[in-house]
Amino acid sequence: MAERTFAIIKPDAVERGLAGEILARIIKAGFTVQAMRLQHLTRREAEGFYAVHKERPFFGELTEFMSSGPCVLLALEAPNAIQKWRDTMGPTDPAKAAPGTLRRDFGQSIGRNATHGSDAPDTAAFELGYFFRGMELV
Ligand code: FUP
Repeated sequence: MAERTFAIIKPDAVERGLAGEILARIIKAGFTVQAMRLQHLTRREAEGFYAVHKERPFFGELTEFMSSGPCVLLALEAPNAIQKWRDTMGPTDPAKAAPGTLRRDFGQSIGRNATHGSDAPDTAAFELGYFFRGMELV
């Protein structure tokens, strides 16, 4: 059964001209792009998105980076989309990611790691709803 997940092509990847290549990988991997938008997040919008991390030491750096330039926001659909997208990205730290994963191939550091993906059904629901209106997700 098809599932939806929320993905971001982060400012580091957009700035380096990698959005097209990452989108091509997304399509090749078998995802359907259900909604997509280029958006430069405000600091406050980034803080709201990452609110679960607000007590973590990297919160300031993370939200500053995520609001430093435009992102590509995506709703992706596929069977088992949440896990499939996590596997396509690889782990948070590009240095620990396998060759062929997006974070290994395009990430530069644990912070500047090219892409985001929801990690569970409840976070996917929150994140999709944070950025997309119901009408965009029918
Ligand atoms: P992930 O779900 O793989 O995006 O990873 P986390 O939810 O653990 O972290 C969210 C974001 O915080 C990461 F994408 C990058 C950033 N981060 C750091 O900058 N430093 C860390 O030590 C951990 C995460």
